[in-house]
Amino acid sequence: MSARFTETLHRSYAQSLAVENVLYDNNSSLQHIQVFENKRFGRVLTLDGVVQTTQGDEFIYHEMLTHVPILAHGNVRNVLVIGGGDGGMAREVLRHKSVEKVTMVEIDAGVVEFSKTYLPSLSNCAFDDPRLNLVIADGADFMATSPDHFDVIIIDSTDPVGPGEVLFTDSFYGHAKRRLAEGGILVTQNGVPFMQPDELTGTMRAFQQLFADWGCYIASIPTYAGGPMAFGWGSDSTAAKAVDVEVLRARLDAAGLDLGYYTPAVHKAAFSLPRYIEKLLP
Ligand code: AG3
Repeated sequence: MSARFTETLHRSYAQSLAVENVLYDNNSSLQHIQVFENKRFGRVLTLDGVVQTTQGDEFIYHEMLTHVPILAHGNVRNVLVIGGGDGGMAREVLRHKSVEKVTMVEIDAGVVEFSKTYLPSLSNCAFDDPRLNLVIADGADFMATSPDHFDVIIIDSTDPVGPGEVLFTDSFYGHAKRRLAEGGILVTQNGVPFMQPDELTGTMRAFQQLFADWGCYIASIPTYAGGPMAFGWGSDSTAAKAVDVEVLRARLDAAGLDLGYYTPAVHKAAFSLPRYIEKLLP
């Protein structure tokens, strides 16, 4: 049998991917980084044994964490990405010509460097865009101390184990809220609710305390196995989530984006939650 990678994220369930070819297998100062080739998904990036992104399905995740808040807001200039060292999130944000500045705070310089070499299609030259300000720092410290305000803040985290754990705490969310400009929106990677129900409940409890408008939306990403993934949504403006589909269509047309997953109808539908997910919300 050919070599396989078996993910070590969940106790009762694991996905396994055939490994055609290992391109990178090393420890950075913070985590174990692997990149391998799989016939169905292309290059696969794993951190500490957990799939972070694949060439094949990354578009779903990155489009839904960028275009949903950006097009809902309608006038986004200044964006903060926490994590996202592979550059996929920055790439997708920078496709909006209206965006003047993206600050990306990644804790692990190792991830940025090897992604440029082994996963160039992820960042697609985003690291060379003069609008990108790359900061290698702890996202939680940055959030607590930055004086800036952002129209959209995207938390592109790992799962809440290891270096990513602080990005799921109430105090981190509190600091993030203070970094939002008026009408700003915070979106978060919140795990696969069927597999990680407590993660969503925890974040939603915090958001309920913090935001006038809070909730989550969903998308199915094949390598985040176990059903749809949830994305947290927090804002003090209720207008953004209520925006209607025609307005989204006009904004998408004006932005001139050719996308693989996002459509205005998908955007609106993503906020309709299956009952088992709704029940996880406070
Ligand atoms: N962030 C990875 C989330 C991994 C979640 N996995 C899971 N719950 N099955 C993605 C980094 C890509 N920019």
